[in-house]
Order: sequence, then C-alpha cells, then structure tokens
Amino acid sequence: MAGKYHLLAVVALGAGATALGAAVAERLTAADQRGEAVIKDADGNKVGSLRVEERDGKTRITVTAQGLPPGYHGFHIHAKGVCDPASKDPATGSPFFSAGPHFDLDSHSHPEHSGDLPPLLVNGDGTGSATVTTDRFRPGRLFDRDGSAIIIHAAPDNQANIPKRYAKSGPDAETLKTGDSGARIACGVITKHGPGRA
Ligand SMILES: [Cu+2]
Repeated sequence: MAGKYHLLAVVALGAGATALGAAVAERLTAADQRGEAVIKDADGNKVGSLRVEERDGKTRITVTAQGLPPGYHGFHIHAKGVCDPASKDPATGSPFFSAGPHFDLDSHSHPEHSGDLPPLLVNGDGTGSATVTTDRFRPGRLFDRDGSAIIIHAAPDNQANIPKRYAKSGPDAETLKTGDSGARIACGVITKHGPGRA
C-alpha cells in the first residue's frame, strides 16, 4: 500500500514539474516575442523609445519620440542591431550606416520590405507617437544573429510612389531601396524584452 502511494506521489510530482516546465517555456516564448529599444540621435541624446510585441497574431509597434525636427520622417526597422553614429554611409555621409539596409525576410523592394513602416509624424513641439500593427514579421524574427534596429530618417518616406509623369521608367534603384528618406538621424537597437522584466 505504502509503495503505491509513493508511486502516486512521484507521478504527481512529475506532472507538476511538466506543468512548471510548460509555464516557463510559455513565458520564455512570450518574452522572445517582445522587444524594446531606446532611440538616440547621433549625439547620443535619447529621443525616443520603442516597444514591439505580439498582439492577436500580428506585431504591434509602439513608438514615442521627443526632441526631433517637426514633420514626417521615414521610419523603418533596419537589418542590423548596431547603432554607431560614427559609422558613415560612404555615399551620403549619413550616420548609423552600421544598421544596414531595411530589415527584410525576403528580397522585396521599398516599401514592401518586412521592416517598412508608416512615416513618423513629429509635431511642432518635437514630439511624436504612433502605434502600428504589421503582419510582415513576428517579433522574434528581429532577434536573429545580427539583431535589428529602428531608424528615424531626416526626410519623409516617398514609399517609392514616383508618378510616371516624373519618371517614365518608374522609381530608380535608390528609391526602391530607401524611399528617399534621407539621412539617418536617430537609431535604437531592438533588444529582447528580458524574462522577469514583464
Ligand atoms: Cu530606414
């Protein structure tokens, strides 16, 4: 009889451990699907923050910014999680060249890159905020080996919308890469939201 109870206890303990393991795995998975970034300008001043999370099977991106020039700014996720203001684009001199091209899970053109987002509108007082949902990637895809970064550009993003009356052959290669958003004025490395920081 005693042996039977012992066996039951072991089975119950085993089930408990499995449930605990599943709960931990679930939490880690949820954490894998959340990211955040502190956005800084080329002088190292904090100009914003970003949150990335999974919501209803889509990716929700929330940004708040301050201290930026008013107007529309190209706003994209770029392919590498390196925000080095001293890394200059050899063609344009723009800082944060280190963040690489637009984040893309395939080989799309602008504005179909996975990381292409609506432009960020900055108000007269230098603040801006937006919440965007996208189904072009899951948050976990941002945490590949070389990471990813959010970039705010100096100029509006033309979304490669170049009417035929301006360019008979359509947008050129540069426009299809960048949307002519100009220099990179702010950058934030997107890091995984750590477990226990929920
Ligand atoms: Cu960009």
